[in-house]
Amino acid sequence: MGMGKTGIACAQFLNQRGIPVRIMDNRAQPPGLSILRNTLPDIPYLTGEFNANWLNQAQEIILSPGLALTEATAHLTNSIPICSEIELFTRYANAPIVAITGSNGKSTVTTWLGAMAKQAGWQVQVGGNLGTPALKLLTEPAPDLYVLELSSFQLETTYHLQAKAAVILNLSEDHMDRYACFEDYKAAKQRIYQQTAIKIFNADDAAVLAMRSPDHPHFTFSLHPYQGDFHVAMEQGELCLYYQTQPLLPVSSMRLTSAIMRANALAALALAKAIDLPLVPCLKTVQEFTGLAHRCCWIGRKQNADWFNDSKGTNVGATLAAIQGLERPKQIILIAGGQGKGADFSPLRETVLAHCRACILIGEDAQLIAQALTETVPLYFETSMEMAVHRAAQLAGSGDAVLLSPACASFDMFQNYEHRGEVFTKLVQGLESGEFDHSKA
Ligand code: UMA
Ligand code: ADP
Repeated sequence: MGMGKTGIACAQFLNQRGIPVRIMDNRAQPPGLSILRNTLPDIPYLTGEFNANWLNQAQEIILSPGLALTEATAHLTNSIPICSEIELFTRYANAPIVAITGSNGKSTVTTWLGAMAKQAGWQVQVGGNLGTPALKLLTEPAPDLYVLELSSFQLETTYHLQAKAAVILNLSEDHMDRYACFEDYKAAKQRIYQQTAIKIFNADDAAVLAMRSPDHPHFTFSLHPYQGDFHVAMEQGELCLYYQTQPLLPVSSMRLTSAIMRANALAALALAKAIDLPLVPCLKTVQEFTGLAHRCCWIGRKQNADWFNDSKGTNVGATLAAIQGLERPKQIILIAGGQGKGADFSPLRETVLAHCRACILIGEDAQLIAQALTETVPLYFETSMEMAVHRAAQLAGSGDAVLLSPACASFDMFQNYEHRGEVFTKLVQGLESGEFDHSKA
């Protein structure tokens, strides 16, 4: 079920193995349709609806992550097993798996750990929710390691992951349009620890730490001195990453030094330790990693202000981290809004009050954010990113930071978060080159 990246990868994988497959999507024009027609012309497919007969005749249903379990069960009169593409992957994976989830930081830690393994000379395949479906990572010969970013959607119908090491980086509200409550979202995430050999816990996140059972092999990480196996503490007047009592490296030697990046580095190091990656190449990678695009990236200084693209800030937790991470009390002009996914925006209130000078709101759920921010800072409503950037340019003064961190999905105005970030970046770059049309004020 589903004809996006996942569904197509499943169809191709099963077809290659001679396993009969049918594929359907309830969208009229699903994104994978032309690939299906071109690469798998003989596979029966349906679009525009789900077919109950096909579903009830299946030996097994593989559900794409964008579809909730009820979208399948609603059509079933027979008892048909339902699983994720990740479950299918676990049946064929022939190397140790590291699994990474959390509300924020998954892609960063997945990529960082993959880079560590490469630096150590290991053959490593990196993917999952990051973008490349896990089935596409199954290569001959087998690699030394799979590093998978997993979403709560993928974990819901994954039963036999058996990761060598797994982590939930942190937990804050996301996808509340899919889950009845935060507990359901948390329960989906918690499935990552099932049958995991060594579990990694964020000691600073009470909801994650509560999942630890002291007898099961594990490592913890914390941004507070000596609060986790991997932690941050002072060594001869310098802030350092530590493993237990051993200083590893000074934070100042890292390219990415913000608090969230320190936490992500500690998580990656804990995972590396759990799978016995050698320390020296890991530390080199901690120092050299420059991060991923659209995550709190500095675009440049325009109109005497610093402009940052955090388009991947698609939930409240990420936006809070971005605002706090800039460390510019009352000097941030925040551009936020889009599709709120049923989120409660009220946790933004206090941080916006302390750090922001103004908020510029765009997209479908601008009014919902505004309700949460009443009587905090001046709010401006704009109908396009162009107008939002223009408004920010008018408001920005010396020493200010303009931050795009929407706390929302982008699909109401853009193709995806990358598109949103690219549009923003281009507009900001246009400010200096004079391409910007000031008559649109
Ligand atoms: N959809 C339908 N009808 C269908 C099938 C899907 O309307 O029959 C809709 C879904 O509700 C969703 C969209 O189509 O809005 C895409 O769903 P999909 O399951 O077909 O998505 P894929 O193209 O297979 O991409 C998925 C992940 N997408 C989702 O979980 C929504 C990708 O994560 C992932 O990179 C890819 O598999 C490879 O593993 C994206 C994502 O947004 C980046 N993930 C969420 C997040 O990170 O917050 C969880
Ligand atoms: P994910 O894959 O979980 O969405 P990313 O690494 O893509 O995570 O980062 C998404 C957003 O979350 C970005 O805005 C980034 O700045 C922020 N972020 C990254 N790591 C953390 C963290 N450890 N805690 C809070 N926010 C984070």
